[in-house]
Amino acid sequence: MALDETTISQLAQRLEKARQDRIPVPRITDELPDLSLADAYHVQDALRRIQIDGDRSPAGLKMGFTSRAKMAQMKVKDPINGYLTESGRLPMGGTVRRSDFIFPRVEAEIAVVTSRPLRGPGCTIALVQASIACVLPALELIDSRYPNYGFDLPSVIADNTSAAAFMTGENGALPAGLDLKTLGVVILRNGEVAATAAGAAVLGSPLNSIALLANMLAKRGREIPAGTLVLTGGITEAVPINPGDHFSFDFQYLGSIDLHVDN
Ligand code: OOG
Ligand code: MG
Repeated sequence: MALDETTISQLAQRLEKARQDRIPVPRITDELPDLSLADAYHVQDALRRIQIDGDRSPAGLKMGFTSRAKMAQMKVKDPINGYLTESGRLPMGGTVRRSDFIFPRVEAEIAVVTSRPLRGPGCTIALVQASIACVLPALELIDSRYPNYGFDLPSVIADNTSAAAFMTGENGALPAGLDLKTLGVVILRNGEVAATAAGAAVLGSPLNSIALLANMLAKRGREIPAGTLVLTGGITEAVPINPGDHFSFDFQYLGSIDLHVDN
């Protein structure tokens, strides 16, 4: 049964309070085991409205669970989408405080800025390819507002796909005709390799993630507007962060982005 507006808004308020207070709240599906994916996206929309009416302006869109590594790590098997806010944007080489989050983890992502609107259904890799303004190296810092980072698909969709912060690097010069499938990425934590992968880990190609996003949004009557920053999803599994950590995300051709972690 579809949820009423009051319940949707209460669930969103609860998640926003959890984020602000950094105190996890029970998984929504503990209380509402039949929460549908459609209603989970309604809760995410309500959360977005609360945050945008507050101090958080929109910064782009994100896909999640687009790589096998992420799906296996979180025991889910379907891609999801959420939104980014400007208040979560980290400057290149910036520092985050561990204490600003609940269970922070970082993941390497390939990001794209679109040059034209992308609309499903039927959006294809070829259409995405023709609609890219630039490709950027990125990291996403994810955090769950649920106890012990435990969730299922509807709960994590409602919680804006664990979005917390992100960083993008500079627009690197990619060799003409480069296929993003073969773009290599290495995550170094305190100088040691923590994870490695290539673009193909993301649904065969990060461009496929964007096509899927357009097709998923079409089901809700939406599109990816021109000029949208899209994070295509973690390429490797997410890595927990601890005070004192120094991360370097090294992208073939695109350069490195660094993150420091404070107390
Ligand atoms: C959900 C967010 C997934 C990604 O890149 O796969 C995501 C989570 O793992 O908490 O952002
Ligand atoms: Mg992500």
